[in-house]
Amino acid sequence: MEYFKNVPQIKYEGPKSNNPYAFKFYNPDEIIDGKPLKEHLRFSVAYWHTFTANGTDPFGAPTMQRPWDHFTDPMDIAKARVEAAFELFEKLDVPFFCFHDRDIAPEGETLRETNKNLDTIVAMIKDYLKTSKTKVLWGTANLFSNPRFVHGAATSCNADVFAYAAAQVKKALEITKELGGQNYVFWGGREGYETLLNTDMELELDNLARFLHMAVEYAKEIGFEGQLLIEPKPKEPTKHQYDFDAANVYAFLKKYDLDKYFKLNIEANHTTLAGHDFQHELRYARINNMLGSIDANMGDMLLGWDTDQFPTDIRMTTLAMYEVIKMGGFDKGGLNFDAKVRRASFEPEDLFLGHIAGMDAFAKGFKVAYKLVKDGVFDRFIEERYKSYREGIGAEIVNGKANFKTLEEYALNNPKIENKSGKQELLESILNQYLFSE
Ligand code: XUL
Ligand code: CO
Repeated sequence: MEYFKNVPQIKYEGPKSNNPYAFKFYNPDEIIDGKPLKEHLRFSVAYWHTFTANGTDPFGAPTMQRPWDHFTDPMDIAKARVEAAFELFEKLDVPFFCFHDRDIAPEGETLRETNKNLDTIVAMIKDYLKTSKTKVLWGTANLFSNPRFVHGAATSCNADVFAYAAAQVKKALEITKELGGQNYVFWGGREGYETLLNTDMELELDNLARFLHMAVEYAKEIGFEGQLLIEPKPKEPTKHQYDFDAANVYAFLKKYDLDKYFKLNIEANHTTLAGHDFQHELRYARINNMLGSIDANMGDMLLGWDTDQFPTDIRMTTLAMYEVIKMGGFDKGGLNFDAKVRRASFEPEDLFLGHIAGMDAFAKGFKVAYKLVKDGVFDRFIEERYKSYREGIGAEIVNGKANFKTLEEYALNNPKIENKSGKQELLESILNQYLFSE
């Protein structure tokens, strides 16, 4: 059965096209730096937003019209979603998708029954994967929707919940491996607290580390070779989430000797919620060799929550791809559209239009960023700006030859300090030149 009858195969038609069902900037086979664009960008569809989101918000009922709406049995809905998913993947020609265990199959009465439901759907997906060009970028476990996670999962005050979460991640690692997932993500939506008045922060953090060590051990035991990723987010749904931002997660991983096993999955909207630029978090992760993958979306600067919009801001996508190119490109990671169409964009076709918008924005961003890197635009400024560290006293500081006494002597005999302009306005206008002339 065809689920999205009104949507044709999406092809590249170029920037002059008026066809809403065509790419304007994303030409998947265009070779840049010896590699097709699709391999640079590694786009992924998020199963949850695309196939399970229904448009509910805290004030209103579902709005989405979906081609599986006529089914009532949760397993029939799950199966129809898989069929529809592979149709959408093929029509978009998208190389990857990501899923939570609970997106693909409904929970049963017991954990055993839930796992049985999962096995049925995983077998069905595995069958599709035999012939589909679309593969799994990452899998994850939903440890936040069910009320049992009210106090957290690995950081719950209730050890029975810790055990349940462990069983769930064990199974999620197994199915991610079975489906050939290239990464596995930990996002701790309920791993945090509402008030310190009832919280043993030290035990909760120790337990989170214990949980992650067990996951590392089990992944090794079953031969899962994918990359393990932690996705920082400062808040929402929890008031304070322990994986607050990249620097916070890095410090946590270092403290508990976990840094060699994990990288970060940086999500645009989470970075702004943490009070950072998207580029700041990508830069911080990159310079610490921790940048694994990206959840590609966009927030609304006037709202204080995670709006998960499709990314359409080319300045943002350019600066993000700048960091990815500087890192040497993705290894196992990619650009996962952790993005949902707006509640009022309720027609099934909007799912395609959202992805086309995002794919075009990142393709354009990639091309501009590639040119910026190739031309060494910012590198030359930065090199010049820090040149005092390549000679004289600066070189001594960098080489470890200076100390407070030698520096005092230098300062005492150096009566005139000269600073130079940082040229921010010039650099911003050069960036605009690249954005609008490329
Ligand atoms: C929530 C979020 C999640 C993770 C996976 O803000 O980003 O969807 O990406 O659990
Ligand atoms: Co995300």
